[in-house]
Amino acid sequence: MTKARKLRELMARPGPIVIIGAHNGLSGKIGEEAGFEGLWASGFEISASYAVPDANILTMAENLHAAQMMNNSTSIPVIADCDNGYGNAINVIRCVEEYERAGIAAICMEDNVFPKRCSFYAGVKRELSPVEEHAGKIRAAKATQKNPDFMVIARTEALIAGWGMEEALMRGRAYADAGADMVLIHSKSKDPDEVISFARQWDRPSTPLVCVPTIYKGTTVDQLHKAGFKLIIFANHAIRSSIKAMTETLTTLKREMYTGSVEDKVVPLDRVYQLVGVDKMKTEEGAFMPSESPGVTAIILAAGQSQGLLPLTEELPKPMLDIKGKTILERQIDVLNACGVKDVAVVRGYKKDAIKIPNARFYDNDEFATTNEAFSLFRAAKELKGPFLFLYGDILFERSHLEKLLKSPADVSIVVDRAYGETGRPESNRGAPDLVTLKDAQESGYRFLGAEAPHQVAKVGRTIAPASANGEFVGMAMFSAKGARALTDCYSQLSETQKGAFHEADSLRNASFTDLVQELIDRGSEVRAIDVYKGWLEIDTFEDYRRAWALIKE
Ligand code: SPV
Ligand code: MG
Repeated sequence: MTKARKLRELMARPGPIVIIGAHNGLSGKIGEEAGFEGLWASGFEISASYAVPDANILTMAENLHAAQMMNNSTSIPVIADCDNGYGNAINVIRCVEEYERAGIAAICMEDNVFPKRCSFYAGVKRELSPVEEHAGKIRAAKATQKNPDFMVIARTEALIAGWGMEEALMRGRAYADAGADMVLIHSKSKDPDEVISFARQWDRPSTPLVCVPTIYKGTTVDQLHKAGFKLIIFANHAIRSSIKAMTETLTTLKREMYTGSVEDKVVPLDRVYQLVGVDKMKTEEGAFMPSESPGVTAIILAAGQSQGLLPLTEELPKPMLDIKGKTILERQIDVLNACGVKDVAVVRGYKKDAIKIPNARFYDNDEFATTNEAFSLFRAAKELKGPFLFLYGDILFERSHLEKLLKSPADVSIVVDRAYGETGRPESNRGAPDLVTLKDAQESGYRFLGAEAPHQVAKVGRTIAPASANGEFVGMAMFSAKGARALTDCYSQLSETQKGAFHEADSLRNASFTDLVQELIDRGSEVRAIDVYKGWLEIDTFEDYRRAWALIKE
């Protein structure tokens, strides 16, 4: 349906139509969001947005461009204020052609001479064009329009110019008789008596009346409608409110000299993203652009409090520990980004305010002291709706491990260090490692070779006897969309039904990530082991931390 048709339908409906002034796509969009049924492409607002007077300073093309912006950003009809039609009847013809072509529903033309002066500017020279001339412009406009639904509103400035009620009525009638679809009677009186008197004497009932209650601001839409007005225009409140807001914010900023000083005066960035359609853009990027990213979200667990590194972790969570100028978390994100994973979510808990990284989404486990990894992971439940990578926040790993994991076609994959047992990792005061047994492991003692067929995980956890283990879980896992669904279904069911001990934990709240993986295996999910051979480090103790400093090159 064309916007012109939409406007016709609004006109046919009983009751008043209230439209809101705008000056660009954004103000138009906010006007639609606020619930207005149409927009007024206000010459006053558009001129002000260029910081020039409303006096035919802007060209038709500039005004049209602004009207187009608001038309394109909204689904409601736009009525364009075309001043005096930008010249004589010949100019009007081009004006109608261009506005109609742009999808504008209606135009409004006033009987000011060219160049016009805003109706409210005091002490400026004001002149009206002869009534025959303006009636001729209305006829020209009506003769030019192609779509019969397109509307032409004729406006008289007779009351503004001080030419009196009789002149105003005479002009209104002449314009209605020339074919105007509506007549706008403008007034700068502080009370509505003038326009109400005009409406009372109006004798062209098939030509509805329009008014702009800017100066008679105490009068309600209801009163104006009862007095006989069909279309009411709130003409300039978008730009006036933005001037007030901008002035307050910018003067405060200049005085305070830090951006936090105006947080309460500005919308969050997300509100801007929503208005400009960033989500839509993301969807379109996914649909139409070759993907550089593997399309997974990385979820990093950084909620826990570590005992092994006190007092280093007195003020900092472990992932924020610095190793040669970069934190563990930054190093993880560098590797993720290098592999094309740009979408990162971090679950915080202990000392959450110390976790600062750009371009990540944050989730909080404020119960970190009495819960464990499974609980933390599901604080980011929103992120578990598609394929995701899971990472402990305290591990460093080679890029090749991540690349290997990202290539896994399995629904659930965990990275397993098959060098476990061979190399004798420093065991002093570190917690029991997460060990893994495989379903189809080779004979123990047989040196692992990367090219063999993939293994399925049989068991994962801390209580596996070291002698029977085939490897160590590195703290990296990946779930396909299907794997993610199996995990979230499993967890939501457990949250309802699970009482008491859960695998190696005394409760679901205290369950580790490996307890969840074991549960998936027990329920029949296949969990693939992605074999690696060393090339990673968990920072759990001072020895680990020192080793990291020694191993990492500047
Ligand atoms: C406008 O908004 O540009 C108008 C209405 O024409 S008024 O400013 O009241 O004249
Ligand atoms: Mg105007």
